[in-house]
Amino acid sequence: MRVVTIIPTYNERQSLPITLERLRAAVPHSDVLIVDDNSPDGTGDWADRFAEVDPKVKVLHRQGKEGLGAAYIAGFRWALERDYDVLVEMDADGSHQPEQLPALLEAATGAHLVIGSRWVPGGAVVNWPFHRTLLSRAGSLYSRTMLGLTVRDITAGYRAFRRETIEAIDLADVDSVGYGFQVDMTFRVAQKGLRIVEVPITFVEREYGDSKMSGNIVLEAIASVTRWGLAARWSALTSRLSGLRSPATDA
Ligand SMILES: Nc1nc2c(ncn2[C@@H]2O[C@H](COP(=O)(O)OP(=O)(O)OP(=O)(O)O)[C@@H](O)[C@H]2O)c(=O)[nH]1
Ligand SMILES: [Mg+2]
Repeated sequence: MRVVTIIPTYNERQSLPITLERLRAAVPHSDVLIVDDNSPDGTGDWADRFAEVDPKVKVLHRQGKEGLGAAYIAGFRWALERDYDVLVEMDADGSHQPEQLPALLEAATGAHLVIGSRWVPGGAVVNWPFHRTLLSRAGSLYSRTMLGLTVRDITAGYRAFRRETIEAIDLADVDSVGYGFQVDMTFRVAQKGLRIVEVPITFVEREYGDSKMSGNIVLEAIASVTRWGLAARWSALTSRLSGLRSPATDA
């Protein structure tokens, strides 16, 4: 199984070295693609120097900060041009523990999408204030209900996609930025009828650097989920109505 772990970075100069070292030790067979959006703190330059001495590590430089979703899509395209079987998403900030990646990869042998989940039995979050837990759980509950999904942790960003799963999705059509990107991808995979499995993880809040998530990103996600949910209901309703209007031909 050829694996590439994609790590988007924006100003992660303190966290990336620790994450990368842990990842290379925990899953040495995985290639690593760092997708840096021209971080002002020099994360991209540091990554280049690391890549010079470690042939398993590659760096994709983008011109400026365009959001997590755009960085992942660029990473997916890069990976699809090469012969990887599994594409992993991992944050640079230490929240996604590289030591738990083998469990995700094992599950990926029997699923199209594996989600490292905080909100299934055995999952946990370390060092989160109550309001973050509430926001995340409420966000997942709202998305699950609106979109008719069974996934418990829809906004989770620690994931393993089988190549076929990404190939089945029209990446040009995905334009969500933050949490919305993860929900968007989950919904698209589910709509294709592909198999999604959640594996419990322990998510650890970042120790260094600043979060890039903002109120705007949360609002974007809520608005998108509402739009997708209503659109799905509308199309289900209109197809049911047109079924009622046209008499069955095989009765
Ligand atoms: N290339 C790129 N990476 C980004 C961008 N925004 C966020 N990231 C990276 O995406 C990962 C997740 O971003 P975070 O800011 O940690 O978001 P989060 O984990 O939801 O929020 P916290 O829990 O507060 O850390 C980190 O590795 C970031 O460096 C971006 O615009 N471009
Ligand atoms: Mg984070």
